[in-house]
Amino acid sequence: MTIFEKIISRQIPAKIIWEDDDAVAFHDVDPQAPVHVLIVPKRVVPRLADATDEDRPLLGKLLLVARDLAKKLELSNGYRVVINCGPDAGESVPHLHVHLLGKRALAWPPG
Ligand code: DGP
Repeated sequence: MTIFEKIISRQIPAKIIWEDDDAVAFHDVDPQAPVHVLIVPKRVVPRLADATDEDRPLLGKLLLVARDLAKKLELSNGYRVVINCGPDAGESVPHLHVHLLGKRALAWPPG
């Protein structure tokens, strides 16, 4: 069971800010920006590389949830949406998730 499955099943606490039948969003425990939210599908897809064509609606939904939460969290000056996939990207939890970061200027290119 991934740490995110434990959050989804309420076995461990998290600051959940949004949830529906398909996904949940909560504040990252190690925020890299004043706003750092993770949007996590309830069905486990380990990482983007493992997604299938069946996951197309789910993947689209995760981005639209990021859009909606950015509005709700008043990220009116911009925000970044990140998916880390695999070791070179620094993926640390093998349960697909979208990072939503904002409320500060973010450098580019990323480290
Ligand atoms: P990634 O490196 O893309 O796999 O991002 C995993 C993120 O998950 C990382 O930013 C820290 C966050 N994280 C790990 N464990 C927990 C936890 O128990 N609670 C919360 N809220 N976030 C966690």
